[in-house]
Order: sequence, then structure tokens, then C-alpha cells
Amino acid sequence: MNIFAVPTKPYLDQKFGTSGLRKKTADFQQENYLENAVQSIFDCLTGFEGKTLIIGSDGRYYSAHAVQVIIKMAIANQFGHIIIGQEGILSTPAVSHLIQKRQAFGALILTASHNPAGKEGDFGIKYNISTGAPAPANLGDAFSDRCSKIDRLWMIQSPDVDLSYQHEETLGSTLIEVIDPVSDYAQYMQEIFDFEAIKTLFKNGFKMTFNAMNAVTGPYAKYIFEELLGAESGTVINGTPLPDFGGLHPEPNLVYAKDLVDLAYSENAPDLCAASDGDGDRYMILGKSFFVTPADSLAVLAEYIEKIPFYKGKFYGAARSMPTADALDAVCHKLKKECYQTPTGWKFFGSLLEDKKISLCGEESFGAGSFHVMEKDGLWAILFWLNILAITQKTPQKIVTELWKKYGRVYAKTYSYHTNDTEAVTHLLDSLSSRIPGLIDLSFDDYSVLKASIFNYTDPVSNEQTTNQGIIIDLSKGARIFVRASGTSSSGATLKVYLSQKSTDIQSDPKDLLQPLEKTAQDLLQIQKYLGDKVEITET
Ligand code: VG1
Ligand code: CO
Repeated sequence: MNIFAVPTKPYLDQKFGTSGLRKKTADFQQENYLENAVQSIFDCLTGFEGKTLIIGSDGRYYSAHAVQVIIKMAIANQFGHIIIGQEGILSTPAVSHLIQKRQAFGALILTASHNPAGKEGDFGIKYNISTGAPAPANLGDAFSDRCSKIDRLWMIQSPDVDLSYQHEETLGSTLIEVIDPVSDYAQYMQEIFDFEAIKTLFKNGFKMTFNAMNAVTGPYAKYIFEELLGAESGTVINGTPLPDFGGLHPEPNLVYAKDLVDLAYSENAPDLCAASDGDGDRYMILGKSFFVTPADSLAVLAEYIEKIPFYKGKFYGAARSMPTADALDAVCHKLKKECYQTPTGWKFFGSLLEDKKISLCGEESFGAGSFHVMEKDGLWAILFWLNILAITQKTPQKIVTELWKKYGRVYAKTYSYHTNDTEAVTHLLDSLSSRIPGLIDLSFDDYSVLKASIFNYTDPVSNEQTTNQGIIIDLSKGARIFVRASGTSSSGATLKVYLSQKSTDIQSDPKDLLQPLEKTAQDLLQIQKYLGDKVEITET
């Protein structure tokens, strides 16, 4: 097999962020754009010769081509074994599981996760390390740095590998294994949860609708829910991965999964509605006419974790990303467990999970996970809920209401302000940072500021420092504003404003209760002054 060096020129915009490198598909289609990213990743790794690389994709447009390019580059770079899902498909949590199960050196995942797909949409690549966790921040920085200097690639010339069937073949001295993407993951879920109890739940007439958003989880969900657990056929909707996700924006929330929300609030609502995102690491849960917020959902998982035999005696502690409202904290406090707050991005949970400081973690965007894999895992979270519903025989509404009665309710909302003016978001945040000392004791109509600070994080295990992860403003009446810039926009910039307020009143409409806080945030952050009128606002 002839391995040859190809000269290349760097692109200056290849920066690995919160979840790898995420850009417009058209950017990735530029000459050597993908190749530069892949070679830069390989150039920052050592000791992988002869070892195993896993390659997976969420099935989006350009993946089919990208997977073939990566196979050839991995062979040229001397990986000894490549494991790849049939048709290139593997969800992010399934990859994370396989890395551990097959003791792989690492994995490349082709996805832009919740960002829309297609020619006009986004594409992305991320690298996961040998524990199954996303590359830590310092490795991501090394990838970006290498991308800015790259001048050659390693390549082979060979026909494409046929990924349409499961088989093994050898190319050069590299073994290529095309596997069923679903079976290992499904097997693992059966080791974690009580499938018999959930089967009985469905047998007794429990109804569920799961929206796979035409993205990666369809095949997993059909097999697990409909075949293994006996949920009726049609439980999984939008269950075939499509290159453009059928035009859907695969972000499971009140805005982008509106059809599912409407179903949950309709007369014919099933007992449970759920959805996942593009690469299968996020989820959403709704009971009949009842939306479970990500923060409440995480608190529920903590409350019930030791009821799942797999976790019995293994609840070491928990963590939430800083933007996530603090419902989890009260449960941890009650159970005398530590509750950590991390910056946004799953990579910050990795060291805590590995060091057994935590068993459970989650984010405000409906990512949740545990030590079972080192990624967030959407279907796992839904199975966790099903297991809870099966053992308690309660509805999601009842489960969550009981939690509120016990610990109080935390009302939460996220406002995302998207603008094409990237500088405007930076100016707003810079100005807010510089105003911090003067904010303290400021009074608005409804609230006064108690504390304000920049969120800097020191990893409790590695001591690695990550600075400037947002601004925390604690207000009177148990209210909080957290503000930061999104790290996953592929164009322009998005300011994210996370509002939360604790209350013993559990009956209010979140919209009403949080309205004065939203007004205070507008005034305090001076959103109108910095971002002007040309903003697209999403409320989740
Ligand atoms: C968003 C979410 C964050 C999540 C990230 C990646 O980030 O807010 O919680 O970790 O997406 O998720 P940002 O920087 O845009 O706020 V995924 O499932 O899209 O990889
Ligand atoms: Co995702």
C-alpha cells in the first residue's frame, strides 16, 4: 500500500470549540478542509500506530464522503484497526461505549449535533479519547493550533470501502470492521436498566411517542423500544436517518420539537413523549400536558438513581453545567453528596466521572449522563425515565410535582439572542465584566443584585484552569441570571441568557413568574443597547 504526503495550506478558521470543530457544510467542502482537521488531530496524538480507531457519523450530508476520506487517512497514518458502523452510522453515546468495550485508542465522530444538516446546514468533527470522553480542552486547543500550521497530510489511494453490509476486510495492514451500530449499545442498556419491568409497563398499555428527528437515534430507538421492549409499532417517529434530517432542526426543546410538544398537550397525548438530537446525546421528556425541564429531569434522575440496581451504592456525587438551574443541588444536599458546577460542554464532566467524584451529570440543554459512558446519552436518559415510571407506576407529572413539594421548585428559562454581528456579543460581555464591581447592590424594580462574578473553573481532578466561562449574577428572591456566548454557532454569534428563580410556590406558570426577571435581565445586561434590533430570539 502506497502512503504518500500531500502538501496542504492551513485555513485560519479551524477552531475546536465546546464540541469539536463545527462549521457550515460548505466550509467543510473546501479543498482539504476536512483533511486538514483530521491530520491535525492525528498529528497531536502519539502512540496510536497499530491501534484501533472508531469512526461514526450521525448520517448527515457529507458524512458518506467524509467517512471514506478518514478511513484512508487513518490507514495512511498507521492505525492498525478501524471499526465503523454500517452505513457509517454510530450515535455519540454508542461510540463512547464502543471505545471502552473494544479498548480503542480513540474515535472520530462526524456530527454537528443539534445543528441542522444538509448542503445549507452544518457539519462537524469531534475526537473522543481512549476513556470514551470528548477530547479535553487542552487537547482541543492543540488541535486548533496544529490546524493553523498544517502543511502536509498523509494519504493512501484506494477504492472506497463498502459500508452497506457488516464485514471485515484488510486494506494494507489495517483491519477494517464494519459493524451493526445498534447491537452493542442495546445490549449495554439491558445491563443497566430493568427491561422486564419496562416491558410489563408497555404490555399494560403504556403509550409513548419518540421523535428521532430523522437523525441518528432512529435505528436504536426502533430496536430498543419497539422490538426489545414491545412498545407498539409507530412509537418511533421520524426514525430513518436522512442526510438533511428531513429539514428538521434536531434540537430537542420547546421550539424545535414543537410538533411533539403539541402532541403532548393534545387530547390524544401518549403517557410519555420524548425526542433526541442529531447525534443522540440529548433528550427531551414530556408527560401528558406536562413539560419536564432539563434541570428538573436531572434532579429526578438523582433522586431515583439508587433505585436502579446498576447504580445501587454507586451514587458518588453529581454535577451540572453552570447554566443549568440548580434543582439538582437540593437533591444532592439532602443525600449528602457533592454537587459540582462545571462550564458548558461535556468534556468538563470527564475527569469527575473518571475519578468517581460523580455518578451523574447534566446540562441545561437536555444532556444527561453517568459513568456508564463518558458522553451524554439521550436514549439512556429516556430509558432511565421509563424505568422510574415502571417501578413507581406514577406519571411524569406526579414524579416532578413530588420533587417540587419536597425541595421547592426552580423555575428556569433560556433566552438565546442570535445576531450576525459577532462583535456585538463580545462587547456586551466585555462591558458587563467591567461593570461587575458596580453591579453589586444595584436595585431594579423587582430585584436587587446580591453578587456578581466571572465564572472561572478549576478542574478538581486535574487542576486545569478554564477562565471566562460566563457571568453569574445572583439576585434577591432566589433569582439568578447567568450569561455567556454560545460556542456552537457556525455563523454570527449567540448570546445565551439563563434565568432561574427558586420558589416554594409550585403552581405558577413559568412564563408569568419569570417575566419580571426577564425584564431585569434586559435592563441589567443592556441587551437592546448592544445587540440592537437585528436579533433572532429563541426562548426555551
Ligand atoms: C450547546 C448547549 C450545551 C451543549 C453544547 C453541545 O452549547 O448549550 O449545553 O453542551 O451545545 O451539545 P452552546 O455553546 O451553543 O450553548 V451537542 O448535543 O450540540 O454536541
Ligand atoms: Co448532540
